[in-house]
Amino acid sequence: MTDVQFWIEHALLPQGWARNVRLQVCAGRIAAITADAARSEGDVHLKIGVPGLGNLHSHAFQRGMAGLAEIGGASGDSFWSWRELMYTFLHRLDPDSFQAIAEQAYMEMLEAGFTRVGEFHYLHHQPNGVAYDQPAEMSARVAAAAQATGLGLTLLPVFYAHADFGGAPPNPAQRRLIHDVDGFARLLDDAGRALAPLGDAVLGIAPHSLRAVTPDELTALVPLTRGPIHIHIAEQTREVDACLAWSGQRPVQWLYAHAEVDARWCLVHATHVDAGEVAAMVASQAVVGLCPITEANLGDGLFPMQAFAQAGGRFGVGSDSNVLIDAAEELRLLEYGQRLVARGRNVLARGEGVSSGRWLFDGALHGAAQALRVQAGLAVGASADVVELDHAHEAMAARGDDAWLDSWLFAARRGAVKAVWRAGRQVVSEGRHHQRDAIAARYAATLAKVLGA
Ligand code: NGQ
Ligand code: ZN
Repeated sequence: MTDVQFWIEHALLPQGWARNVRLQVCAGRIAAITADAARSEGDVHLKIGVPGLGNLHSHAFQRGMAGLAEIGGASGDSFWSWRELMYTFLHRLDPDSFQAIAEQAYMEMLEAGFTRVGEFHYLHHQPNGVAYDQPAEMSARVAAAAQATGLGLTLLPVFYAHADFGGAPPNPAQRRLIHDVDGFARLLDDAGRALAPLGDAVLGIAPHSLRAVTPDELTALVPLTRGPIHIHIAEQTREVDACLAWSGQRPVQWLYAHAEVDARWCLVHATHVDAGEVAAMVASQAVVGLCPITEANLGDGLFPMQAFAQAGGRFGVGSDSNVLIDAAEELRLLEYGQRLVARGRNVLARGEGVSSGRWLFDGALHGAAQALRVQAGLAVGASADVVELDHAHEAMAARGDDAWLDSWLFAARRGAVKAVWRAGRQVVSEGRHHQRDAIAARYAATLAKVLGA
């Protein structure tokens, strides 16, 4: 882990923008912060430095099918038919191809300004459904991809056991995903060991959804971790209807009635929620994990973000299906979805003079850090995850402070992220990951094999 000193002309600190900031980094973590400091010899000099953003929800392997599910069908294309294609793709992957795709996805995340990912990882077994000789083989491949690219990792091994509400048996396309609770507990132990070499990885759990987990299983899973707990919930109206038919309750309503949901939880999507569910989520201090690009791509619907934000709800963003990996675009689309519905502008940032870019960035920074169980921002004790915005990018011309964030999120094409340091180590320069050529070549060769087969 790296020791380094940064001198940042304009740094976004927890209390706001500061000038001429020296960040001292010890073993990858921020050891001291001094504003209005003089520059010294050997300092790494940045013009605009902001904290790296957490990406709280990813299925890395799905990057490999990005753009291949955009063809209409006679029966009407839906989330559920996309899922069939996704399962078909998943069945072609072996540990090497899985890792090569994950490395490509993680490299792109770093280039976009994400410095840690919450990997919601469920591809556990061989294509015939039998565990690998090392049951945590695929978890170890996620860890290897994080290590190869330098991305911070919060691994969320997924428990999956059923095809639908009421404990329906899994269908054959889901056989690579399946565990019983005891087998999952063993996987979790092994996965924890696989994370050790990363130094600052975090381990949590992810009951996949209320479709995939019975009430008894959910009750048995929660005590298996003291880390974060992530779950997909209420993403599609069909899922809400099926939950109502099964239990008489809506998914989020059911969850709050049957589990102690607190600040360790991340509710991914939570798209279809009523006012009572919004109030329960806010009161619990759980993070809602919004994935605006994927939710648009899959036709999920729009989360009632305005009501949730006004009540002080906590949120972060995730790249989920990785159909497009772009931190700025996730936040832009989150805001734009709400503007289109509200027929207004700057609908989330509250208060006279509050910048939308700053509001979105700060909110997503803190929510993702909470959901990924790390300290947020450029603060003493936090990982030295620093993103340099390109002062010379046209979109940044004649601007400063929050207007840089607004211009990055709303007005810049590619190239606004100039450089990225993760745990004090530089991994992106001039917008390119240091291993870009090798990783991209391996990715292309891998896909040619996987899709050509
Ligand atoms: C997933 N993805 O696990 O990859 C899911 C689809 C499901 C999203 N929900 C599968 N975006 O929910 O059953
Ligand atoms: Zn997901």
